[in-house]
Amino acid sequence: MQVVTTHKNSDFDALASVIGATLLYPNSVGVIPTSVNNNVAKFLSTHKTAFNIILPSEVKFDQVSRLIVVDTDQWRRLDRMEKLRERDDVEILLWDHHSNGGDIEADFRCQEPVGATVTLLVREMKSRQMDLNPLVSTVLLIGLYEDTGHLSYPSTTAEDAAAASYLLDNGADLNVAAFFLNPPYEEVQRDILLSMMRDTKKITLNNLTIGINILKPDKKVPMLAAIVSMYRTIINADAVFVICVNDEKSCTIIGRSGATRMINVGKILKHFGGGGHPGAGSATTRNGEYPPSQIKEKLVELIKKTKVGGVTIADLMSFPVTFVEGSTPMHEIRDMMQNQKIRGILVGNEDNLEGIIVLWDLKKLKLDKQWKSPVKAFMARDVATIPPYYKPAQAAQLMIEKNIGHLPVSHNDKIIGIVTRTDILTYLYNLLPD
Ligand SMILES: [Mn+2]
Repeated sequence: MQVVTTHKNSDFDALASVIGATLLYPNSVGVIPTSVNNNVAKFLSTHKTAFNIILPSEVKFDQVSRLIVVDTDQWRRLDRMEKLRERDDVEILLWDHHSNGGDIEADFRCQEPVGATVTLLVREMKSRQMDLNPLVSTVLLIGLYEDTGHLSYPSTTAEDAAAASYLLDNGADLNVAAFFLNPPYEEVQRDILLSMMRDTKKITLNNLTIGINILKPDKKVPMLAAIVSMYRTIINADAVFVICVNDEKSCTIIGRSGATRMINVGKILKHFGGGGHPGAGSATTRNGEYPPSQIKEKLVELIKKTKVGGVTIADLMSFPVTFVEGSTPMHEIRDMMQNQKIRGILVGNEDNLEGIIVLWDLKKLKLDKQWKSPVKAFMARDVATIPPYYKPAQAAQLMIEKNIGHLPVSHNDKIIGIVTRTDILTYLYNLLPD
């Protein structure tokens, strides 16, 4: 007997990967854990007879000769598979897109950082030139879309998009997919979101804004992870961690990080026996090992220790900065911009920034005589500045918020440089010359 299984609290990528793997390994049966996500349960309630799947309680363990694990590499995340762990005569095959350094030692392993495990299976299906029926294609597409945020998460690769193309070619139905991907929010989800918003306490650590909430719902909240994602977006935090108290002894921690992924949520939650990706992760603590307040303290401690390495504004800024006096006539400003090929000039000096004039402001000058007027008549005052230790993504955020293209860099009340929209874009899109 060959069995294919996946992690508990199965999401669509997990379910789809089990179904996909049963096709790649003929004569295998899929074993779906008893706990699955809500939308997966909804799907199974109407579709399960269409696939070759059983429950863990139905497995005849003594007859198992091969175990195929998909979408996880950790034994404790599997449902009732311990019996196979110590057996020498069971061949283990692993397909996973996480790299959590799990403890499943496989005889064969396909483990690569793509957006969804489905993508790795589709690669194999493609190479075997397998024809998929529309039902299978649809399930696989739902798994792929769910794990990649409809191909929008930064973890998405070109191969994920190519896999989507293959599945659509094979008849995947987007109407069905949309139905299971976007279950409507109900009152319970709305109430939870509102209570999280009400209790929001943002803290600043390492110049990052973090939200940590402790939640004590009366009953299990379906789709809590999706609500946490939405919550992070609404409070505009770099990362959020929601500690959901299940009972006196157990908590589930859900973490989400913003698009800049400055906090590796999966890595942090590994300290609580969980895991995930830089952008999304979860952990469940048991046996009362951590009371909620202690989890919070530990999270703060771990985030503080997180090295927010990489490029900072200090690496991208231009210096020294050209300053002019407020009395400088506008025609001189125009000439300076033309000759030096710059779009922004600061007014004042490094200890006293009075204003900034940018190329765009020159359009305000309609009359010839205005070119003789001093720059202080046209400059913008109240200039937003940025500290040198900020990350490029934070500068981009600030530029969007204030709708500006130049940010003087301020350190100890001194202007030490300037960073422009072009500097940031060049960096973010990797356009820097080598
Ligand atoms: Mn997955």
